Amino acid sequence: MTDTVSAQPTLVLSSEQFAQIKGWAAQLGFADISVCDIDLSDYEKGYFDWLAQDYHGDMEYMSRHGIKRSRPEELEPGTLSILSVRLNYFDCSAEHAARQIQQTDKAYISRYALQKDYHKLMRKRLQQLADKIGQHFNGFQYRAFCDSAPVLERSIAHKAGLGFIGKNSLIIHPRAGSWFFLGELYTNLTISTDLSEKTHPQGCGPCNACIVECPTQAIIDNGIVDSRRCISYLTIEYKGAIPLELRALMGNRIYGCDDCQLVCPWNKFTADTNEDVFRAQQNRLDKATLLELWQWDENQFLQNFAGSPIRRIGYPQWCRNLAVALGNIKASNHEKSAIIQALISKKTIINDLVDEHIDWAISHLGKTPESENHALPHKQIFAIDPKNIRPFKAKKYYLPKMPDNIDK
Ligand code: B12
Ligand code: SF4
Ligand code: SF4
Repeated sequence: MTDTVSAQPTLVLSSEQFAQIKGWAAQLGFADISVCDIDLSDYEKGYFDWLAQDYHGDMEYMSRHGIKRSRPEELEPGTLSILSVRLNYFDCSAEHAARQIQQTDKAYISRYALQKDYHKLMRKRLQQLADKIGQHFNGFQYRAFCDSAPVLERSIAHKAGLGFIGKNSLIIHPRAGSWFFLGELYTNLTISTDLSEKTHPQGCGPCNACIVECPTQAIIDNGIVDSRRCISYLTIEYKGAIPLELRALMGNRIYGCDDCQLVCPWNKFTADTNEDVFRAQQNRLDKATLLELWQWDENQFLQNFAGSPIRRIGYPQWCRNLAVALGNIKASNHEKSAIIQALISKKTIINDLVDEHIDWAISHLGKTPESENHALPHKQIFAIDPKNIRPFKAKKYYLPKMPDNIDK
């Protein structure tokens, strides 16, 4: 067994053997596993169209590898099938997400980033699963992925039958929602015909909640997200100056965004994560206030985020995001002066980019999104009237039932 897929012995995976693999995956904590062949031709055009529209923004890594992303055998010669897994990350004991978003002085950090970086855990688990399979399949070869290489993870998960593709573009399991990470093993196993997967049809029906709720109207068509408008992209991936017309709409979301999942009715079926490393208890980022996080210097940032995905954005970008959110606080005059003081205290210390966002925040404090005109640079295919956008308050959130010890 190796961790690359190169030779091609004929190893046929039967449904009985796959049932055994499912058992091992469950023992390792995966919420589900499925398998598909490597023909992603149904998804390839969608991916290249998305790139052609520049919906990837500055994420140059999304275009760098060309067809390697949509043709698994080009990325890893010898690949014959793909095992696709999902790992639940939603921590039901964390502070209620809706409550955190709706208080403008609080910091909203997307649920997946409240604790440790998932890449490490996912890779370790995939490795353990591969080791187990290798003990039973002589000649088994594989390569493990999780968000780490040019892989069309959602297309694979969809083809394998792990869920349907929602209008928000996420994989949604009809009995488990969407709060999970995806991972894959590219393998040299051939799948027997009785394992040919059944894809789930889209389960959204007439619902449009994610499209309407998206604070920046980034969902521009069914299953298509323009990253350049998406708060997840703007706060995590994008290094430059956040477009002025989007800043007020970002509210208090300082790292990632979950609104298109929070409003999704399928997420009432979300199961609590099994993984303690995803629990928010230790650092209580789930309850943090913006001012409290703003006080951190670079050393505190590095220390407090050891092992966290947030560390990767670096201190200046963290401060840029916080400055925008501080500018969005709905504050009384008294509170405003304290916020302005705090903002000024970091002027000329970090870099010009942060300074510019601090200036914006000071000038914006106290204004409401309704009092400003947020011209939308992109034509809305869904023709949503901007007046109907409610950036800070969803009509209804569909969160899993909180454990009894949580104060609602
Ligand atoms: C780039 C990226 C982003 C970008 C772009 C998002 C996007 N929608 O493309 C940004 C930074 C905005 C982003 C944000 C988020 N991301 Co992201 N992201 C990725 C990444 C690296 C690539 C995604 C990609 O290939 N996009 C290109 C588009 C064209 O592909 P696609 O959306 O998958 O669409 C294809 C199919 O869905 C299909 N398709 C679309 N509609 C339909 C309809 C039908 C009927 C059919 C047949 C096919 C079809 O065609 C498309 C082309 O092949 C993946 C990891 C990976 N390597 O795959 C994680 C990933 C998709 N992200 C993930 C997560 C968790 C998030 C966030 C929730 C994080 C957060 N809280 O901030 C948000 C959600 C925003 C959203 N609504 O998408 C998870 C999703 C898990 C899940 N349940 O689906 C992934 C899989 C990471 C992982 N390993 O778990 N992300
Ligand atoms: S993550 Fe936020 S900004 Fe991005 S599409 Fe979803 S709701 Fe919109
Ligand atoms: S919120 Fe509604 S439209 Fe959006 S993904 Fe969920 S079910 Fe589909």
